[in-house]
Amino acid sequence: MTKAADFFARSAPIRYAGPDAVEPLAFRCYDKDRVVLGKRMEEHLRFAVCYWHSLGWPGGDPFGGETFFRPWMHGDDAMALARAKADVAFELFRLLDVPFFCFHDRDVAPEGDTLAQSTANLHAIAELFAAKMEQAKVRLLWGTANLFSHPRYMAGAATNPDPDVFAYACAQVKAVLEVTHGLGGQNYVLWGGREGYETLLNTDIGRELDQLGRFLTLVVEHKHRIGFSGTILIEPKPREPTKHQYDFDVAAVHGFLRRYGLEREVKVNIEANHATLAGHSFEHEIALAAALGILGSLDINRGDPQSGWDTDQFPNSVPEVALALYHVLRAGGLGSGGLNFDAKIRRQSIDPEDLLHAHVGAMDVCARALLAAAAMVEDGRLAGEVAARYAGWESREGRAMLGGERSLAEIAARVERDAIEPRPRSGRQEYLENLVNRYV
Ligand code: XLS
Ligand code: NI
Ligand code: NI
Repeated sequence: MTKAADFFARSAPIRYAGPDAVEPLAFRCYDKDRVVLGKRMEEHLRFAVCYWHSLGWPGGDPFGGETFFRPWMHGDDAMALARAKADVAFELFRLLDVPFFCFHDRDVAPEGDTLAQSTANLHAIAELFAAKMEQAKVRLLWGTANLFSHPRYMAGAATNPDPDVFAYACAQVKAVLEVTHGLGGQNYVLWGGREGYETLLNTDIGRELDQLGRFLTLVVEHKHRIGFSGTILIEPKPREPTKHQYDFDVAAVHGFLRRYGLEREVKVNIEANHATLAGHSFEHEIALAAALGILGSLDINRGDPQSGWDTDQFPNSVPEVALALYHVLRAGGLGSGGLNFDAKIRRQSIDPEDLLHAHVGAMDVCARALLAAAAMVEDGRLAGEVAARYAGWESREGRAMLGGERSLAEIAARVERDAIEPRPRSGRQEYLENLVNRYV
């Protein structure tokens, strides 16, 4: 296999060159040290490269196989290939100058014949990562366990009818959580792709939810036992691969967390394309999570408006990302979270350089969106309009009703006594849409 340094056919990291840059591979807006609302762009955006799509995906689709033929995907020695892949991964991080990356256990190290062997493989690669991270100053945004690819998980991991599969998933998550902790990971993600069902004819929903609740509780307990201070995140998605998934959307996850007493322990990792699959906008999911106190991190990508599945494309719409980031800023930022590019290049994008164009373009889109969102926050008119719309609730009676100091009968008596007749007011949607368009 060729040396990692040769894969991308360039060695200079991609630099900020301003809006008039002529070279195709340059940042035109993302200037990591530029201060926006008191913080550097890099600290606001906390970009992460995702290992599975950028290094692990061979370019297949349901109608045809591999198109990329990456050198680290072919050979007999699986561990040697994993090391070669890691070399290219860190070369990609260096060229993009990103602060973070994310991985599943099985993206970075091959599965062995036994769980012990798989875990040993993972530890060997983690050691390599630790050395590379030290040198490159790249950090781990989150780690996660792949509990969906292997046939043992075809009927779910925690929600499997077979308790041995539940146990196996526990063992796998324990290993990845500990590796994530060892690498200084800032979060740990659980995406339940197969935690759902294909047909109700063979499924006991109540029992499966209890299994999932128990599983999550065990993970949270272990996090505290090992002293992992990162955030545990659930990533909602309504369907795909299963027909129905229990972590459908932010609202469903919040209800689930409340039911199992985990709402102070677990937050959400919201993915744009999962929000749209659930029939929501990305900003809806972000604003709701913020309102419920469980906003954790973002998987930043986009779907295709004409395809009803998870196409996982790189984000390219400034207005859409600006509204998402506006709600992130309003919520006070993402804390330990960040923007993970859970996005893949298209099947025909077979040149290594396509990976660079994808990330550079998306980082610039996010940077432009950040500037627009920051301007919206600074201007304050949008928030002012919302505050004015609810101002009546600041009145004495408004507060008393909301504070539980009035019974239904008392409220009714006041309406009759004062002959209250509410006056309809405009929602001013078009004015607000025009206001937003001034910034994007
Ligand atoms: C798949 C999910 C997955 C998670 C991590 O749709 O987005 O990639 O982010 O398991
Ligand atoms: Ni996805
Ligand atoms: Ni994701």
